[in-house]
Amino acid sequence: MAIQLQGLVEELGRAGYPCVPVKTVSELDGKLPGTRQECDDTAVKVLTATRDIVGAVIDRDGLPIVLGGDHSISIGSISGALRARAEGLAVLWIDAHMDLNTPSTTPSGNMHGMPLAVLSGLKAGSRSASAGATEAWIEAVYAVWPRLEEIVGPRRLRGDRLAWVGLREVDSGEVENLSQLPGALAVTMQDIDVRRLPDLVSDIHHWLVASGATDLWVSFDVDSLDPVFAPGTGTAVRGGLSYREGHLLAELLAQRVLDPKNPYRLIGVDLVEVNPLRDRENETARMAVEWLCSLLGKTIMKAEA
Ligand SMILES: [Mn+2]
Repeated sequence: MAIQLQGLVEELGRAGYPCVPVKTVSELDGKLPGTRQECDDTAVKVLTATRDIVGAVIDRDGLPIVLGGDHSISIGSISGALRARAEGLAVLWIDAHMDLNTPSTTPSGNMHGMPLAVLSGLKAGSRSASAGATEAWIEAVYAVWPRLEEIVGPRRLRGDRLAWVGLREVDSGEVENLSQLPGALAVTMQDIDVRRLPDLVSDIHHWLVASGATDLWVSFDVDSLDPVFAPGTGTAVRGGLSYREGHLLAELLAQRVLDPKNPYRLIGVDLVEVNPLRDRENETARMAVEWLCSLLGKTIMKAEA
């Protein structure tokens, strides 16, 4: 809602993308959950609905834009894209975190740290004590994991079709999990410092072409940006993308995906982890809207349609 209040629908319309708001989470499941069990039940319902809506929008040649909220929403959105475009789907995960934990590696027990693990078919693993999570929390994670696997279904994301940009807080278990995904491409903040974004986006492009990708899902976590520019998020980490780097990344990606000769196109976008309760004068929600407009082709010198 915070993102929509910053004029998302109006700005997309001005950029040439007439936009139909589909559903809010409370419309998908009216009740506010209390216990972990209720939260997980709500999550499973909302993720299943998100998967089906995203699949239907892609089938109608629409461009689904999924707003969050918790990054676990991508379990639903990308499952929908996998159902519609499994053969050629690639995912670009722009985030400070890998979100590649399984129940056996998660330090927190939070579902928002696991979407890429379940989407790429990693196994839950055997039960072990986790430093940061309580026993009950870990038990809940093992209980919900098979339900998440069921949402994703038999089609899984390929390792050589998965890239990250902006990483700076990665758990050791996630590094181990990454070794199960040969061909995946992880671009850290250090890579960005040393090699700069134009070269790195060019690398990502050639990697996508080499993998035979035809469709690109972009999952943008606002915590990829430095908390100076995006304070309104749950797990802020210092040392992120600047405001201009964030936009440059979107603009460089737009140059590729909007080129009709490009072999892969943009199939959908997540815009997630905006937390208005932590925001400062809605600047993070505003940034999310501006970022999406850049990804969809808004440039400094282009006249409005
Ligand atoms: Mn994330």
